Amino acid sequence: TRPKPRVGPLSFPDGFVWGCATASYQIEGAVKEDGRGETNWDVFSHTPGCVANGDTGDTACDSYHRYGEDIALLKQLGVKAYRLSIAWSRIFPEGRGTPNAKGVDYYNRVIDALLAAGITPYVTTFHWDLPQALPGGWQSRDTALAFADYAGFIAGKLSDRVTHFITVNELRCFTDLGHQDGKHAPGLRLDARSVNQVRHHGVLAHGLGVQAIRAHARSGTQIGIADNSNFYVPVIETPEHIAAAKVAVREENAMFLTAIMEGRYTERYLTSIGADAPKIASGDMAAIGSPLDFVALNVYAPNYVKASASPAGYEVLPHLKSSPRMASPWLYVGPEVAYWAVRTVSELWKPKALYISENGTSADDPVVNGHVDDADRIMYLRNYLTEFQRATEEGYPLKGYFLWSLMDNFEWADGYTLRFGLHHVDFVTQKRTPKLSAAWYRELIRRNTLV
Ligand code: PNW
Repeated sequence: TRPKPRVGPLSFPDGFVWGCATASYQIEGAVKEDGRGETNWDVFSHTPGCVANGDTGDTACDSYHRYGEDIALLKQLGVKAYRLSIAWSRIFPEGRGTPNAKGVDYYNRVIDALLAAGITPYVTTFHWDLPQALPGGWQSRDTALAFADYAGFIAGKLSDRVTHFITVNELRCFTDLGHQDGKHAPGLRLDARSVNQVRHHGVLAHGLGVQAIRAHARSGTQIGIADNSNFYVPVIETPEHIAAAKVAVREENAMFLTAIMEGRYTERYLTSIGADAPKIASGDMAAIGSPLDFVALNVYAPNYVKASASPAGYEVLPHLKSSPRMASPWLYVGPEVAYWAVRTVSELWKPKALYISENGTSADDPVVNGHVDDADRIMYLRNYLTEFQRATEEGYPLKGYFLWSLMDNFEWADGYTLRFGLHHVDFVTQKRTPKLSAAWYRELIRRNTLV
């Protein structure tokens, strides 16, 4: 069945949740304040050669002190929701043990200020800043157990006011980028078996986290995950290529989202890793497959796929030298991925609700006479949002969209060299300046229609 041709204004459903996203280590700074414990990213960013320019998150956007100002920016945008993450090591400086009341107080203040501004907090319990004191980090199964204890604790503290919890952010990034490619903390290049074990601990942490949050939160609390699965666009929109894209989403994410949605690893994945399979304890897969209230997707670069006669049934097409990109080398532009991410995940697993937990772009942001006219970012957002709108129009259960990011911040291994914000941050003075894209986003939210 072909979708109806689109005519008229590109409107979003009533009540669509418009938001912005950030993460603790990328914005907070204040890394030694109020009893915060050291994290893997503190160690990594202070290791020479790991982050561009030797940049660190020591100060970042200083949001630990300036959160009131940042919430005022959210209010000016007119967003209904804000996705923030909690720094585990502010709550448990050693990763486990005695909670640090000052850390809890900080997030209480932020959440109360958001609610007072009429903004709904969506809380991510892990966005990559892992307490350094946990022996072995994600190579150790105990880290997954410690995560669940912490997530349950924080749900107990916050769920009187926080209705939406996201367990972990982007499994592939904190497992593979950190332990296989060495590009993120802890900067390791492990063998395949060890990487598969780290991946297993990642999905296990998520699953045990869901159970712990469920056990400690008020009833009715919505629990989900934010994952940047590899998403696939059928290179031609015909039934055979569409089918190939669905198989590709399922198999290429077999160790992550597929395991979570199905509570098992696919046969093809287990066959492909053979003797490098992780140790799986009894009960792990059931925990990993714990039912979710929503699935949230971080959607950036596209992958194109075509049907093929190979045993897999699909072939992933390589990016080409001519493929358009934004400022981050990995950020290929392919707006159709926005539609296909929502559609393929919906058709494969029928989630009750979907959110886009991140979408946005790095871009050159020249400051001219105090203005940042970021036409590239507006172009990118308009194109991706046109495709998300198509998904809502066709009835897929997309409930909201969080733009990455509220403001320029510590962009991991790229330090402060790449900017993703709707607000420009001067990292010397900490002055925030709305870019033209902020005005564009405000207008979209006001009309609930693409402009
Ligand atoms: C996401 N890739 O990271 C993260 O969730 C954010 O913290 C980050 O700032 C944002 O996207 C922009 O990078 C990604 O290589 C990092 O495909 C790398 C990739 C994707 C997402």
